[in-house]
Amino acid sequence: MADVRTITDAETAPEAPPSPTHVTIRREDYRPPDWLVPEIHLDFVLDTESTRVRARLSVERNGDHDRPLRLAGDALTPLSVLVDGADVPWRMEGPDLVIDVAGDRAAVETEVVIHPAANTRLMGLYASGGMLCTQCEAEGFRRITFFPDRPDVLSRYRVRMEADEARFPILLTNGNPVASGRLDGGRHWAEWEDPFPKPSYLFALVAGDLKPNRDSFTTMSGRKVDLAIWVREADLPKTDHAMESLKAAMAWDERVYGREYDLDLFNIVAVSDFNMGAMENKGLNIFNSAYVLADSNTATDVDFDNIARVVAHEYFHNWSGDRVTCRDWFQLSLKEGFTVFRDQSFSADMGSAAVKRIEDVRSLRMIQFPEDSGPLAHPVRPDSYMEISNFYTATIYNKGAELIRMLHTVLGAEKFRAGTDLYFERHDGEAATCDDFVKALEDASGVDLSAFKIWYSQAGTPVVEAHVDYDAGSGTATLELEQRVAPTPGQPDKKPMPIPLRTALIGEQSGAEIASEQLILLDEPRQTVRFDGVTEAPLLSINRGFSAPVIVRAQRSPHALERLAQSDTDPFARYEAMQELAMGLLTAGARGEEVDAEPLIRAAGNTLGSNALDPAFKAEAILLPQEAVIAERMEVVDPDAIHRAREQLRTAIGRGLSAELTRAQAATAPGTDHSPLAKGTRRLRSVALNFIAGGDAAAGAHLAKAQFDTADNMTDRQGALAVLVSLEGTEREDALKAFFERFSDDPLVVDKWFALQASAQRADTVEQVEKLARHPAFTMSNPNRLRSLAGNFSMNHWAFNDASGRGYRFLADMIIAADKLNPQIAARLVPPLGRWRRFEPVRSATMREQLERIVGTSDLSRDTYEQASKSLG
Ligand code: 0A1
Ligand code: ZN
Repeated sequence: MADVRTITDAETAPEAPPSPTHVTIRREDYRPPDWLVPEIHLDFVLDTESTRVRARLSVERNGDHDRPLRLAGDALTPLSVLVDGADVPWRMEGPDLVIDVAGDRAAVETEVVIHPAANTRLMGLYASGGMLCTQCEAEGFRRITFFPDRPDVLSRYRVRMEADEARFPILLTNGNPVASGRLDGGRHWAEWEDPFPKPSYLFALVAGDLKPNRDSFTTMSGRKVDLAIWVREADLPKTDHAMESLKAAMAWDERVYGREYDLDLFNIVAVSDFNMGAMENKGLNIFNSAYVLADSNTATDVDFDNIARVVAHEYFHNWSGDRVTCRDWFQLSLKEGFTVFRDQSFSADMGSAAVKRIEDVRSLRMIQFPEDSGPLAHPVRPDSYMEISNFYTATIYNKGAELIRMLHTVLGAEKFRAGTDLYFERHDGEAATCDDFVKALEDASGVDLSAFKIWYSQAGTPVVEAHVDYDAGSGTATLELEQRVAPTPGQPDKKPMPIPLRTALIGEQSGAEIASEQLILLDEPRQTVRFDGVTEAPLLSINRGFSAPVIVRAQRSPHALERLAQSDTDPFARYEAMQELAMGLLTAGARGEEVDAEPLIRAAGNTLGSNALDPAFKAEAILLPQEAVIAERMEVVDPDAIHRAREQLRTAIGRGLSAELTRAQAATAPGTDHSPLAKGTRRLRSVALNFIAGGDAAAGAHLAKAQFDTADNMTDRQGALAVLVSLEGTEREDALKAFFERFSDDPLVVDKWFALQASAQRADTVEQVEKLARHPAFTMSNPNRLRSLAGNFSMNHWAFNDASGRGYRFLADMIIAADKLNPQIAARLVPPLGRWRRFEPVRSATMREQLERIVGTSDLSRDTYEQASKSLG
């Protein structure tokens, strides 16, 4: 690298103006990049306070134009700019560096100094627990160096890192190490090369005092890959599950998608300050420590499952994301929807597929459906954004995965696989679009999928009305189907969508499948399907396996639902019948109607008593729909009435099935056993405990305290505490105190302590949460801690929507304060306030007031401004 000016020249360099705000970026404005950067050399002189970054870009004009070279920056000040070794004129346009380059090729060198310790946004290069690490997706690379920071500019990277050896003994970046050495003054350096061209958002660097858990994996073609999970030394014993998950994911991707890993090295690093779950940087995945560290004493079964899921997700991105990346950020679901579908399938194969499907649908309904029916609704492939960080949503990820799942359902496993093979082959090393993906599936399968593309462009959850008429005389059943999609922001008129519905008929008497399952494609506003040879009164089993992400309204009687809950041949449909049965009672109860809980109690009793069902399924099936999900069904949401209705039903089940529940609660499994059966036993245990406490608070408190005290694992302990926090009495206080004292040194467990109290079903939860925000262990600068308190509280439907409006004010205070430190995290807390249209006038007005207060805050980030202003509508 040519000589450049020194750091002390900073004073003489022009000041970088602030970033532009509130500009809308549109998909239709996409234009290929003016300049390409086939190669980049980066040279870091690393330190916590100040890090010097020199970059040498080989740039190439792309196409016939005379536009200048524009390099994106974010809060960067150029200390030196050289083109082919010479000083040239350059200018700052907003945060960007603009250079008129005369020829078609040049070597452009820049130098900047950045300040990792002061980087509270955790985007770009930042400090966490004494180490240095990066986060570049989506637009963090421009906070490290000037660069055309967009996913369709792919470059080969060579990176040199230099640092103090005692404080930063480990230096990692993407690809493979090629050279290293020692320098005077206790410093050392390492140089790495990544052979695979990649977009800047996949760049990563880590420097710190880390220790590896090492292992290896031999790929299907016999290549040995060195694996390492890097953590603080004290955390090493908690990395085995992540390592096992990684190896399982590598084997699964070979077996199911024919995808082999491509570098000699695969590194994972755990950091405690991280905005999201994890990041798929090529060859160097960086993880939120919550998705790496686990042992049975500090992590729940859900944590264990999440680690396996996220490790697999990031690993799978090596193909669906890294080898084939996105052309622009509107195509985000190309990599995310597909990769979520891949990780869901992986988790299904590792445990119970039925339970996994139920869990995924539960979270889709809890998070994505409200998004799709609210002011922030957007298509899986959005048309515009202000801040792309706001689009890492349940719609892009989870509805995107449902879209891919529908394509898989329609094509069948074999043709789908032929399609993905073609996609990977055709677009390897490229930046592709969602259309490219569908085209590859079409070309490989010969099936026209064009009608399905509307799922990428049209927002909103379709509602399907379904009704069966039976004519015993002719033995025919007629299924009437009708679909509609409610308007969403910017899309007032909706078109019909292709909805694949796996459907069967179950005999009311026999409980057998009297019309075997078929795949009905509902693609008209209305459709009729006839079933012949129907020999007894049929019950409708529709959207089996949740084959389409839609809301089905099939007017089925409690009796029919009870029967289906017992005998439907599809496990998901059985679960669904239980949920529908409960939902009918809950919505009626919330409207103040008298309800008869007997059919549900009988169905839950049958489920609990079944020898054919595993405990994990039983737990899912008897769980009542969450209050937020019930709210989705109400014309005007009355949180108190919903809460009351749900509590009444919980009490009725707790009392009606006390013997069965007590038996389920008494069943234990050794804490270190993570088999599906052991996990299911524990899950059912805590679900049962919750019902028992609903039926008899004193007995529940007693049992919960005993479960808490004798627990040999975090699942039982947390399950007990989750029940205790909602009760009164000394058991609650004693358990909370004991939990905190025992685990105060473990930040991930302290997060649970905050989360449990923020989720408590109590009249004073708002006050408790306000108090917890002043607890010495609370900090806003750690995203996990902020989410554990404010995030969980905002999802606690009854407490957050407290009639006083205190919950709304608390959340707005948190958002405004967090925005100054970390806009991305602040903005992610906004959506619950956007539900104001659904509530009665007083709550509605308070929510609006709080959104207005947020929008009116001076120096608000683009992130939070976009979410709050769109939420106001
Ligand atoms: N691509 C990652 C998610 C991710 C996105 C943005 C981030 O910036 C803070 C971090 C991670 C994934 O899907 O796992
Ligand atoms: Zn992802």
